[in-house]
Amino acid sequence: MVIGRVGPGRLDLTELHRFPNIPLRLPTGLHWNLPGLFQGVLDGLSLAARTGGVASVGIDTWAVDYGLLDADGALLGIPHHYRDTRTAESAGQIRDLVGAAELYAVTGLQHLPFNSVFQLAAARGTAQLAAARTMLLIPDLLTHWLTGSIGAEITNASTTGLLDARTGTWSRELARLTGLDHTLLPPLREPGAAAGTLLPHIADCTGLPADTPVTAVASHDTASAVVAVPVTRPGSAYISCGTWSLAGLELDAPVLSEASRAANFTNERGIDGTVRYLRNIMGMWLLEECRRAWAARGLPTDLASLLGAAAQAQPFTAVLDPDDPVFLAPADMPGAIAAFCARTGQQAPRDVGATVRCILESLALAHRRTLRQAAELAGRDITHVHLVGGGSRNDLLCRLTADATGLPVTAGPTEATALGNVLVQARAQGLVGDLPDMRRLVAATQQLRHYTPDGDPRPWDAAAARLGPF
Ligand code: LFR
Repeated sequence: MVIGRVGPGRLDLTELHRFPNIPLRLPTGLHWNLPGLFQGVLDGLSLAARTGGVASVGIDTWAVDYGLLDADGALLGIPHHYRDTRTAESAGQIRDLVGAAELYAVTGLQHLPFNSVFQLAAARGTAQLAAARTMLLIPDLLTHWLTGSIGAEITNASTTGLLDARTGTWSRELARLTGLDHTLLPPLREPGAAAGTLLPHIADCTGLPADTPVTAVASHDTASAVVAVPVTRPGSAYISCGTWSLAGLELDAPVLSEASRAANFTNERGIDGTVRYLRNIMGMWLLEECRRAWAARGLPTDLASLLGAAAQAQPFTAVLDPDDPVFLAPADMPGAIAAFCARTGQQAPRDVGATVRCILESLALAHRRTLRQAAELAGRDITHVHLVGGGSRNDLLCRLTADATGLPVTAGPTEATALGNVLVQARAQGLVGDLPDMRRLVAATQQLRHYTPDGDPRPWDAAAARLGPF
């Protein structure tokens, strides 16, 4: 949790509180410890009260996951984690029932097995879904617990598979076709809309005034990150790189072509009616999970030394397709990498340094493939790449991405999501102007690094060719 301060020529963040978000494995599958996360929010707000209070509060999280409320407003069960495997069948069933082309024509959403619509389909016939009256996406649920207000913030609603990308409204027709009661879906709200004020007991336990406003921000973390991409020229693409790498373009209108569907590009909603035309790439998850596995085996996991070893390692020992489904669910990641290499006739990386290098090169190649496809499908030229999020701290990844794409890369800000969240609240308070204004403020105030490609595409072309037409 961070506090942001915004004013003319000023945009800074102070980290107030950091709390872990560790999934819970229960007999019903993989879940989020949502009450624990809410406690983290409350602890952060108490600290904020002690540092002098705040003008507004706004919550963003990852997308697609939700909680169900019953007729009394009580949460039914513990929200599932999108990496839970219960949608393995329901995703295919809904695709067969509605048709993949029809789904895409309405929602413009990439097919990911965990899209909310598939999760809700997996819940069909359960006592929980039968008792449900309201579905709230995770940031909307946390906002509800703070304020009592009910709403569905639109950037995140666009990841459910139930929002019509053309009209920006819930698709009752898709709800009907997928067997879902459309009254579960709350009224939509735009980023910047007021989402109420703190409930009296929240004010009591945090020490913040009860009239502290809560603002609906671009509550999908990726949408907030895109707000803070310091774009200052046309031809810019972005990669929001954290657990996932979300690589693509900001457009004015969705691309709903068959070619776009086949390439699995998504048209998620951004701020002010913009379209986030992008694709999910499995991202730093591969490295995070390797580090978790190595820690369990007592191997070194300190990022600086891992990256040092990777920089020394031989290039292109093996190339992974980070989108391969074997990498999705929590498992033994080094084992999954070895299995992928065996399946594709490659020698698996032999040590930690080689593994890290292999992951980063594979991500850089996936960045290149995705941005090239995005440019082609949207009919745009890309001349510059912005890499934001935690991954932008990773110097080697930024350099490899510049080399692989053959494009200049601007890295940073690292805390793009938090900055985008704060900027939308600041705009609602009249402290900053429109979207270009916000981005100029980011460019002027945040530390950015610049990478120039080394100019030789041949090793990248050869590496890409190992996995087919990359
Ligand atoms: C990134 C992200 C992605 C979404 C994935 C699952 O943190 O929000 O945009 O596809 O998590 O929710």
